[in-house]
Amino acid sequence: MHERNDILTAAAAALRDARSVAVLTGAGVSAESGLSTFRDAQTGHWAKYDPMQLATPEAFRRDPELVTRWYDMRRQAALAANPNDGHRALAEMQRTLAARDGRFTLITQNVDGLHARAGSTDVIELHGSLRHWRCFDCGRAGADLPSPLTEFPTPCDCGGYMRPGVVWFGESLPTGAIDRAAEAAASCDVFLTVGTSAVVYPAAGLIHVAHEAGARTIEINRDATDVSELVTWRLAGPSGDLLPHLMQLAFPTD
Ligand code: BJW
Ligand code: ZN
Repeated sequence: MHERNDILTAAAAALRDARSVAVLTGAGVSAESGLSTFRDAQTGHWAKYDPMQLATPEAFRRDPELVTRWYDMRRQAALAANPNDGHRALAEMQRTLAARDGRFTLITQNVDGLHARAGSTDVIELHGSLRHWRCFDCGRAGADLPSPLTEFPTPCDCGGYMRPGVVWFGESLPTGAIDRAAEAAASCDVFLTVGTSAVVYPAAGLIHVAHEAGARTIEINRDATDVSELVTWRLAGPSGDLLPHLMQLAFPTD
């Protein structure tokens, strides 16, 4: 059994030596910004609904009002939230790698936009975004929609309804997003997975792609996950603490 500090030191050394780093984040990275994770219990009125049953095209067809209200509530929560130290450490990692002519790819399953607001650039948003809505039927972009919405569901001129620009179960990921992510996973020296339960595919498959291609893998998560046994180093705890700590060890600034 290694001590946590030995694991942190080893993971930081791998990061420091890496020429190419890929990172996959999930809802846990935004937990310390006050946003509910996907599989943890929801709060208040929404506690009685199962997110797995709301994040589907079938749910939207069956009850467009309910699904529209849930996503608009989450959009408002994301807009009101602020990036935390974990988001900021990943933005700093990107700048540090860039200054050393290294390669860095940030892949997120999150739809909250907090990585970009923390200063990360070229973020691959595998599951889309809560910010961009479009018509479920004709695809018209909803750039003119009020925030918060005023009609639930919000009609489109074509007779259909507006939906959030996220990827629901059974839907394809945005064109090119998974290909870019898979290429980064297959060619990195270090793959870091943060705050994801690693149960949703094809996103979770990226960890296996990196592992099979010979990358060293680091997991930061509050709890054990489906990939905890697979990774080279597992760091148990909140990402808002562990990511800045890892950065400071890998690239000391004082
Ligand atoms: C902390 C923390 C702190 C807390 N610090 N950590 C292969 C095998 C099996 C199934 C499939 C497969 N391929 C496809 C499928 C089907 C399906 C799938 O994966 N199903 C599984 C459930 C089995 N996949 C799809 O349908 C995908 N599409 C697809 O494959 O298209 C091709 C195709 C089409 C048609 C037919 C066949 C193939 C699309 C998946 C889209 C997922 N979309 C969602 C909703 C987005 C919008 C929304 O947010 O509402 O994305 S589902 C939901 O899960 C959301 C998340 O991005 C995603 C992942 O969740 P995440 O981020 O991991 O969150 P949690 O809550 O699960 O975990 C949080 C973690 O944080 C926990 O581990 C905590 O411990 C930790 N944590 N606080 C650090 N402070
Ligand atoms: Zn329309």
